[in-house]
Amino acid sequence: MMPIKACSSTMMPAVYSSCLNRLISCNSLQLASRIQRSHHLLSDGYPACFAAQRTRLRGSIKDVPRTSIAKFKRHILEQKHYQSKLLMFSTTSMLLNREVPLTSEQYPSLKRGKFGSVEADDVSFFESILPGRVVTERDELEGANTDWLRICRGQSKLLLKPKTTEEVSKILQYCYKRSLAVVPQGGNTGLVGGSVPVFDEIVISTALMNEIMDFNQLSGTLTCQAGCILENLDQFVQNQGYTMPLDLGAKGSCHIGGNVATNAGGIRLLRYGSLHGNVLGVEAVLANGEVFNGLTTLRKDNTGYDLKQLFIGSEGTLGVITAVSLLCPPKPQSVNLAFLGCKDFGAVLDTLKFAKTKLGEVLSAFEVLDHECMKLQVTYGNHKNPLVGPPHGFYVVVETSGSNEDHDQQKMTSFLEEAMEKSLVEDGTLATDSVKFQTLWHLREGIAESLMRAGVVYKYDFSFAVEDFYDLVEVMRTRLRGEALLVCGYGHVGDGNLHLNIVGPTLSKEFLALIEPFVFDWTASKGGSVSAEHGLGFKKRNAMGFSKSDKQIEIMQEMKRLFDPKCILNPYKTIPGV
Ligand code: FAD
Ligand code: 2HG
Ligand code: ZN
Repeated sequence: MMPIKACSSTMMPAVYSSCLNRLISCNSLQLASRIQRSHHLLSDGYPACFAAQRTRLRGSIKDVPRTSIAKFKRHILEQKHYQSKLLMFSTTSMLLNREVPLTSEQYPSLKRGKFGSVEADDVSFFESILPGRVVTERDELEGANTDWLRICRGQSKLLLKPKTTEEVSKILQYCYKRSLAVVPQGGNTGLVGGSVPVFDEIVISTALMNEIMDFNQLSGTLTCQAGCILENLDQFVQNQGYTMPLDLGAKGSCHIGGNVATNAGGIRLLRYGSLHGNVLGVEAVLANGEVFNGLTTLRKDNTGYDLKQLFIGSEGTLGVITAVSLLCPPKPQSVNLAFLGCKDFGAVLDTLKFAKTKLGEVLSAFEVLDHECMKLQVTYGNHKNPLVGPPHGFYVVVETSGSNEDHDQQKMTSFLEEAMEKSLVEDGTLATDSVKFQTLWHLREGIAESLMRAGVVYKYDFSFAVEDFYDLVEVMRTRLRGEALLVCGYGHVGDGNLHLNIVGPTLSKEFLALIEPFVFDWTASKGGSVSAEHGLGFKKRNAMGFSKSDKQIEIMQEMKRLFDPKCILNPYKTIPGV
């Protein structure tokens, strides 16, 4: 990979965009987004991402009793850290650039639906309504055909980039008449193979639908097009004194339409709840091109069924979401972040209970990673363990967000002191100021990226009663001893949402058979969900029955047929048997 070098402002755009594309193609979302955000700061031969990072991190950490702060401070302030991180991507990119087998070849028994095939006349029609925004070049199509995990690869020959709802409507009207299948695509950060074609479906990208349409200062309601990048929206509303109700590791690339289509969870769900509560309105184009206009910003509206809810989590199977309105909570005035080490999972649960009691209304995130995740981050994420001394069994990230700095800090400090006195926590480090905690947060949020550098990732996203959260990780570690390169567990423990990740040496049906259906059966036996937040997409759709009854699946199939009688919207995804 080309190293990012000092560059003058005149040559900046080309270098910037080439670096950015490479980082995005290497899956380094956070680093790419950091550079994207700060490229305007590039100056005097010093890469903006380093300069901005250095400034942001300075003075962000304060001591708490028994912490390893000095070492940690040195670690996060060193810009070298980011340089070596960039270098790491050159080795990694070899791993990440491996050929992804075609999905149709991996699943030879899956037959293409009876859809039309794209002809020259179709391309001409799309050119007439989207001049210059019809992509048929191989290179750009390759990105749109391949999923983030580099496991699914379709063979689409056409990528369309509408800018308006009307254009999406014209596209779908035409596709419906011609029975051409389509895949709606946002940032293509989905983790279940839902955002890429299986065969030759046309990709409808929301990349150019990125306008903020309205923001109400009084109510905090934001209305925007579906292709706005989550992180850009967060920056926009932060400037208005608000914050987005969701936050996730892919924020620098994922689109708000994709977030709504997947009902994305993330690290703020514990505090602000799911998108089913925070989305106030949805505009979507239906399979036949008709526009569903539900773009209200009303808090209360009980006039019949709440139809917009159907699009939240529908993963592109019921319509193409073109715009949304959301309720943004006020931006917290004070944010505290603690990174803690716990001996075992029992201690994590006790700490969670204690955090709920002691931190109450200001608790905004409670995330966990196990010791295998920490080892992974040290080896592949170029992190250092912020807690020196003997390793811990588990690491916990606790965040508070509130409105009174003294009060919130005092709460956090006394929570930590008491947690240590009670031996719930073995060691800890505390940082304050919401903007400045990226390193600690990246240790948690960057795990998905680091896993990609360790081998082929078999990814699972379960929810359980919180006391059962970690059991399956141990079960799988025993089951796959000598077979897997790594079995690790982390996630949104405050929401009972476990991310079980198994790294294998290759993409192999035999290896997969050691994992599935065992993990789904196990989850069903605990009354858990086989997809807590990532959705079902292509890879998990046949597992729906482990979490839903036959009757529930039948109703979903009927709804799919009602909305999309020809099944042209994201076929082979989410709903089994249609
Ligand atoms: P895409 O990946 O492009 O699409 C996802 C699905 O939505 C597809 O089925 C697609 O067809 C459909 N879709 C996209 N746009 C539209 C539209 N406008 N209309 C209709 N359908 C559409 N997810 C979480 O829930 N929580 C997390 O904490 C989290 N962290 C992540 C961290 C990393 C590093 C990565 C890579 C992913 C993470 N994800 C997480 C998964 C992913 O980012 C989310 O699912 C995200 O919401 C997808 O948004 P996207 O714009 O990339 O959608
Ligand atoms: C997260 O919470 C994402 O970091 C990704 O949902 C989870 O990689 C995963 O399994
Ligand atoms: Zn998650």
